[in-house]
Amino acid sequence: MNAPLNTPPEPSGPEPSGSGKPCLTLMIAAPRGFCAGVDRAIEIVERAIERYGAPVYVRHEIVHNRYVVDSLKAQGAIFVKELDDVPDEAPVVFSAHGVPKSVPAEAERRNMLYVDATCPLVSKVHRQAERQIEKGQHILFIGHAGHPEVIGTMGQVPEGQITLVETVEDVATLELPQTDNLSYLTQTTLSVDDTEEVITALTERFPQIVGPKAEDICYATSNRQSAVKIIAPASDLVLVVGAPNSSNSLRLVEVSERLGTPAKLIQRAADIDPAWLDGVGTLGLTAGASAPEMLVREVVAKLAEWRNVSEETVTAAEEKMVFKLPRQLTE
Ligand code: 0CM
Ligand code: SF4
Repeated sequence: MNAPLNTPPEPSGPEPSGSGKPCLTLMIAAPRGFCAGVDRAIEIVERAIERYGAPVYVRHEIVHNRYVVDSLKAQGAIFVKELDDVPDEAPVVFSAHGVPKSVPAEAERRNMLYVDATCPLVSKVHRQAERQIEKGQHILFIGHAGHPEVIGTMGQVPEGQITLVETVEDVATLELPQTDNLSYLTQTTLSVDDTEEVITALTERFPQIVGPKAEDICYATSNRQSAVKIIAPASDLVLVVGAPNSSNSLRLVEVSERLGTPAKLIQRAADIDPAWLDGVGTLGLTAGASAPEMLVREVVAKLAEWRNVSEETVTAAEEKMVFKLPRQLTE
């Protein structure tokens, strides 16, 4: 397992009372941080380096976190944008967000050794897309344009048979090749509430549309949003540890703001401006699914330099999900 990436250092104890610092109640969300898909993706890169030797190429950031990427670079990973940037003879890992069908097809054409670290919950959406196309359906895919997962999922089906829907407003202006046989799917890391609104709008405009039995938003995304829904109303400010290109982390900022609590996305403790704490008695803290716990502890330690911190964990759900590694790395 990737213990060095996700093992917290010893927590620093609270400041002795009478330290002269103002008090700060820290409400820490649970679950937060790494999900099963991220754990698996990082372990895939580490095992690939062990098995094949460095360097192992990784197409796209394995997960959207600079600290994780830098740690893996130090172990021998080389991160690239496209398969074209990988020599034929080098092993390559595809990121947790998934890839269009054209990517493994190209790797096979070039006889490359590749390992697919696509999260199994993203792969499940890929299979749903294939099945919907087999049934002759036109797919409306709810997601954010340009995100690698959206590019990967839309690239599972022939061009022209899937249309991206980003917002409720998009629904009214959709122009489709046919409307008799429609289905929808979603990106895994969306806002639960926004997605419900888009699905309602789609169902109102196209009552015949069909979708998956359970929504495609993954358990980790929805649990982290549920936890923010508990801590935000009790906090004066919420800090979200995560990267600006991390969809699930950005959604946590939005959830808090929609509940009326300002929120800041930070990548590291050094991003915190101490002025943000002016007038803040209770601070909420969470982390996106790609942010290591070590970075959360770094934030707590930084806050303890300025405030007399008392920590409280608020648990919205227990998570026990573990995903198997690809067989090529375990046999
Ligand atoms: O999809 P998102 O931008 O949230 O990716 P991430 O790397 O931040 O989180 C884990 C995942 C996936 C798929
Ligand atoms: Fe998988 Fe969800 Fe984690 Fe993405 S956020 S890697 S879909 S479990």
